[in-house]
Order: sequence, then structure tokens, then C-alpha cells
Amino acid sequence: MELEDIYENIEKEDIKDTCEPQTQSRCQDEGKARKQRGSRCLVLITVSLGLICVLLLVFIILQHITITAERDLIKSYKNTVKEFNQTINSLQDNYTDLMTEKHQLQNNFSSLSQKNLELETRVKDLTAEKNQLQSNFNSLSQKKLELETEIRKLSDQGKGRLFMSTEAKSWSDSRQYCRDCGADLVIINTQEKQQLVSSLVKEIVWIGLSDIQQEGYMKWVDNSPLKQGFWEKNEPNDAAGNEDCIELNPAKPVLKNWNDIPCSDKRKCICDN
Ligand SMILES: [Ca+2]
Ligand SMILES: [Ca+2]
Repeated sequence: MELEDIYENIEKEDIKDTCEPQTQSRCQDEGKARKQRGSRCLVLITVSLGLICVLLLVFIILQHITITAERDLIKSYKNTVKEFNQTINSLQDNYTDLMTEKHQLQNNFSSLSQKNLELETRVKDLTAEKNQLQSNFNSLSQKKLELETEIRKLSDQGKGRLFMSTEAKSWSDSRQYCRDCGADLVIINTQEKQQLVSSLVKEIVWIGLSDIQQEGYMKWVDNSPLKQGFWEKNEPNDAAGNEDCIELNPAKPVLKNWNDIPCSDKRKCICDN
């Protein structure tokens, strides 16, 4: 049964119960008015319920939108956190690599510092050696100047002209070569002349000294006796009893470069006129 019918029946019952026959017409008018008011109430209730439904629907939609937005936001947060963690892990890996590289560079730096110290020490040693060599060079230059001065002095004094033969011969043949040139084998009777002859020759040569005439009695070619000898160590030794002629070896120390050898050996010679 519909609500409108129920209201109508109730009203009819009310009218039947309350109206007298003589006032039947007026009662019908009142019933109609009540019926109209009931219809308005019904419409009002229906409209209210509709509005409530619409409001509920709007509320539900808004809630749905809000929840969806929050869910998307949470999802976005999760992605951000995940990316942040990945970035942290990547940075940690980079940090580890950089620390390893730093240690390697520190080791390289230590090694290079050690090498630098060694090179500095080496440079100091070489500098000291260079200074020593420079000093020696200066000393030798000074000696060279002195020898050149001595050569000029000897030349100026007209004490003869030294020259070397071009062919290796025995001591006697070499002396004959000098004589054929108007000279004789060189006589060395001073330290200065020993230094001069030693500086002039580059190979072993005969000089004008021998003990041919009497063993152990050294004489120059002008028959003057030997006063000062510049012998090698343990010379003269007259080895095998057959060493009577004297050679000068410029490769030996300048004041210790004489040796007695067999006169038949072949050498170039120094002549002095
Ligand atoms: Ca001898
Ligand atoms: Ca000897």
C-alpha cells in the first residue's frame, strides 16, 4: 500500500469520525486541505532524502578522490625513497672507489718522494764529482801550461831538438838511425826532461841508456853514468841475464816508466840533437 493512500484513508477515517452530517460540506474542505498539506510534506521529505543522497554521493566521490590522491602520493614517496636508497648505495660505492684511489695515490706520492730524495742525493754527489773533476782539470791545465813553458825554455836554451823514429828497430839499429840524422838516442838527466819525453810519446820507445858494456853499470850514449833513474817497480832486473837496453813506457807513471829489455827487441826511438 502506498503512503499517499494510507494518508488518504486516515484522513477519511478522521473525517468520518469527527464530522457531523450537517457539517459534511465543511469537513470535506478541511480534508482536502489536509490532503494538500500531506502531499507537500511528502514532496518535502522526498526532496530532502534526494538531497541527502546527492550529498552522500558527493562526499563519497570526494573521499574517493582524496584517497586516490593520497595513494598516488604514497606511491610517489615510495619511489622517491627507493631512488634515494639507490643514490646512497651508488655514492657509497663511489666513496669506496675514491678511498682506494686515494690510498694508491698516497703510495705513489711516497714512492715519488723517495725517488726525489735519491735523485737529490745523486745530484749532490754528481755536483761534488763535477767540482772535483773541474778542480782536476784546472790542475792539469796548469801543469800543461808549465810543461809548455818548459818546452819553450828548453827550445830557447838550444839544448837540442827531440824527434821520434818512424820504424821499430833494435836498440843498436835505432841508435844508428839517430846518428844518420845527425843526432843520438835521447839522454834524460833531469826530472823535467823525463816529464817532457813522456808527454811527447804515445808508445814504448828506446832511450839512450844501456849496460851493454858492463852488466849492472848503466851508461848514457855519451858515456856519462846514470845519476837518476825513473824505473818501473822491480826494474831493472836483467831478466834471463839478457836485458841490457832501456825502454820508456808512457803508459806507466811518468816518474816510474823505465825497464831493461833485450836489445834485439824492436821499438821506435827518441832522438835528440
Ligand atoms: Ca843488464
Ligand atoms: Ca827488465
